[in-house]
Amino acid sequence: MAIFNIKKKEIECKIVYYGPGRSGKTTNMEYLYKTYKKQVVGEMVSVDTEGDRTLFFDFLPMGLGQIKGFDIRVQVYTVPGQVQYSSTRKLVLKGVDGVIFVADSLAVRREKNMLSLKDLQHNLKEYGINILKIPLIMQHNKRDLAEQGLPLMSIEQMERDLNRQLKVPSFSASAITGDGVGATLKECLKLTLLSFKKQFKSG
Ligand SMILES: Nc1nc2c(ncn2[C@@H]2O[C@H](COP(=O)(O)OP(=O)(O)OP(=O)(O)O)[C@@H](O)[C@H]2O)c(=O)[nH]1
Ligand SMILES: [Mg+2]
Repeated sequence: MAIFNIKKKEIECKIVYYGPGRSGKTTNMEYLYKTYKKQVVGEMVSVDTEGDRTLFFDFLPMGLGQIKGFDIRVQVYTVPGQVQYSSTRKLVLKGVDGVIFVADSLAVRREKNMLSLKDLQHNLKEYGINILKIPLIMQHNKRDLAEQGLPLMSIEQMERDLNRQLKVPSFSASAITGDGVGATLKECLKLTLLSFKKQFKSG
């Protein structure tokens, strides 16, 4: 849940990168860390890794400017994508305000993407959150691999698999080149802040 600190004029929110193992969640965060130096307000912390596999989570604190005089502070997390870490993923999702689902464009990862999205839906439900209601962005990652002649799914195929019912904004990206990485985060933040506004109005 977002924290509104009226005294300090701060809004703090939590955005989580979710998706199957090796889809590029940590690489997205590494790109943010090295590219948006002005917005990064601390160190990127990777808690427990084995090689490039996340075993617990990655964390990056960011400050994303001001809205109506309030400083927007964002805590960005990635989950461990490997199937067996579902309970850790649930833990990392606690208090989430916005989700970026990083899907792997490699054709061989099709099933893994769909299973991970189901897992997200399930873990959100455990916190009483409907996947159709939470600010959610779809990122079709690793588009750069097409140039290496690797078999990728078409965007249409990925949208059919993952976004037919959700109908959330989606971005093509390469976490390696950085293409679409900033745009994905910006859109997620936009939806997240918009949803706070709506909650305020209805509350
Ligand atoms: N070519 C290419 N490789 C990528 C891209 N994103 C990630 N990778 C590579 O894919 C591998 C896995 O990336 P990670 O960012 O560690 O994946 P992850 O989603 O954090 O994986 P887990 O921590 O196991 O959940 C690494 O070797 C990355 O360099 C991309 O957009 N293009
Ligand atoms: Mg990782």
